[in-house]
Amino acid sequence: MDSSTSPERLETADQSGYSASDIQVLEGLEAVRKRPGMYIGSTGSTGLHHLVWEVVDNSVDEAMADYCKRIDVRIMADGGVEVRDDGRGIPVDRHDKYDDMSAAEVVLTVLHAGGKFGGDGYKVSGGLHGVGISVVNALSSLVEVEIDRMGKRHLMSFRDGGVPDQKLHVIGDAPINDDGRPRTGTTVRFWPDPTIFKEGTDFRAQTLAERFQMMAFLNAGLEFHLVDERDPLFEELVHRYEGGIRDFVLHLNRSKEALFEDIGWYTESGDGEEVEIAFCWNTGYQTDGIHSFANGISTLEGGMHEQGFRTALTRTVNLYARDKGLLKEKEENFQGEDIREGLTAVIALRISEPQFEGQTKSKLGNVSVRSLVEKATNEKLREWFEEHPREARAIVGKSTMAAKARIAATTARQTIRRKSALDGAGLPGKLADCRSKDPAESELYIVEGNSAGGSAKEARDSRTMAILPIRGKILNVERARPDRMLKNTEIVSLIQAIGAGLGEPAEAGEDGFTVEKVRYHKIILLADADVDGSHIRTLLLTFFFRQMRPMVEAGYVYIAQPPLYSTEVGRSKLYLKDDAARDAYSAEHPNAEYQRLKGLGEMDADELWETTMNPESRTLLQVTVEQAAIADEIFAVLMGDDVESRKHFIQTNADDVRFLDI
Ligand code: 0RA
Repeated sequence: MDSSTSPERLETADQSGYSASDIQVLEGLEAVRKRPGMYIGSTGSTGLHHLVWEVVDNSVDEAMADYCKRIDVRIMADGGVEVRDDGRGIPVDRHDKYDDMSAAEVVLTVLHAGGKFGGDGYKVSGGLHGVGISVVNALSSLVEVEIDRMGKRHLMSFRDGGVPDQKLHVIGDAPINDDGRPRTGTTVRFWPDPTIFKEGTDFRAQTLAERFQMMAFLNAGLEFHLVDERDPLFEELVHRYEGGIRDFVLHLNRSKEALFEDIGWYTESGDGEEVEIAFCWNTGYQTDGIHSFANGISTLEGGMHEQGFRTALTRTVNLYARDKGLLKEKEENFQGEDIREGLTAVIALRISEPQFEGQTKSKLGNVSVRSLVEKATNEKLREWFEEHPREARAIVGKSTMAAKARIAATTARQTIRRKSALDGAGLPGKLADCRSKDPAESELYIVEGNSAGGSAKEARDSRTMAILPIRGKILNVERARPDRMLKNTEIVSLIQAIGAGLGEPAEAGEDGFTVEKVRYHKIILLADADVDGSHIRTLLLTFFFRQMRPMVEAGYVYIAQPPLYSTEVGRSKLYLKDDAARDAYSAEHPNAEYQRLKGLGEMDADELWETTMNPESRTLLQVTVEQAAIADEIFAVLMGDDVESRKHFIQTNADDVRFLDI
């Protein structure tokens, strides 16, 4: 399978006169080629993009050490990627441990060499992907490194997973900067090895752009440029934020109505750790607006930094409200969720030895961080409240309203639960459940409209497929408080059918959402392929994203794809999935005159089964949440109040609304 198994490669290396350390090095890189997953997670698209993160992280490290101001990334016309920075340049002198190699060669070929050698190294460096550029070398068919340093431009290259091609040599003088001094910096160009990345080596510009924007927010003042030479219409993207995470908060909040204009901000450092926090409130009802990072990596599962912040936030707002007489003696304290309603906050932590834990290694485990953040928030948030009394009162006022709504929602939930108990199994009346009780094989079809629901019921395999018809438009949960949401009968049916509660992930004894209780591991949205259908899909996805997020993250949510066209072939009908399928068919049958299907209702049960439901022939799109922060933004823009940003977003992302209008 692997075209470059070790014996042959080493032999070749030997014959061409490589030294002892060359061979040692190739053995190290060979290990990466044998088990790429261990180093970059996968050899699919995610792993492929990891290569870029790895190279860029090194440049960002150089920026964090205050030597680099700008990073230029170019997807080249032939599919390779170039990352260029204006840092110090990788050292080019002999390395003291490997006396026959330059330091630059060591960085490119020795696992984990990165910036860690040479004494002081970096205090903080890209944690999760901190495997080193040598991994990129091991997994590329060609790597070229250009280093401007000490007045000269140097070049070296590697082929076939790290085999030295051109040793480091001077190719000319380094260009002269505006300040009259010779330029310094590193340029890495790499072409991923297609024999490793079997699913393809196509980089997605949007993925790179999103990440660079995030990195620009997290590194105030650092400028990112992105160019995609494969696409003649691609306009160079530039991201640079002087305000850093304050600008991040503004950006996340831009489609929402601010509760007040000021962005709060504070920072604190301890032993080998440094935290920076920015926050503001909007008039919305979401309680999941805290976005945390450790060394530039998004900690989606939270961890000690988030815990410290939440605890101290709750304490500080309650203390302030009591001290100022805004909470009366006989009134109960606010709960954390009351205070977090409408909060947008970014927590950025830098730490010398991050411990990443959890299912997706995105939970920060360092215990010392909790007390650092807690102490900083207790002191500095209180200070900010004292300096901003108008804002502080607005926050307390909002928390008061949220607490009232929470109590109303609890009452509503209890009513639902009591009703469920009366209804027997607690399942909604219009659910046609499946016979299987094994969630792993059970599927719930959520079907728009009663008539399509009827066909689906007739068509289904009743052993594994349950059908829940949904009537008309469900409530837009982006604009409704939880208590109103629970008065909506369609939403209540959904909650009961899925059977796992709703809201924040439930902790022991509390009510909330428990992904383990989800009764179906495939929740399939079946709606028409028209505007109304896409609206109802978006509403359902918003609801799942906001209220049952772990279920989306677990990959349980799918979108069914009923065909868009049909055509007569002799006596029978042929269904065509989309425009592409129709065009392909037209090419072979130029005279076929097509019918655009108006709705699911036009198909009878057999047709619905064959085209859309039969596991043998259907295509389902799995809904993924790639990046919670970005997804959050998209939902807020698409489902929130701000019509202008919604229009703008739809116009600029017309063919890339990934998990909505697919
Ligand atoms: C090792 C040591 C030093 C810098 C670097 C590596 C370095 C690596 C990369 C990779 C991409 N861009 C980079 N920039 C720098 C320290 C150099 C010194 O002490 O002058």
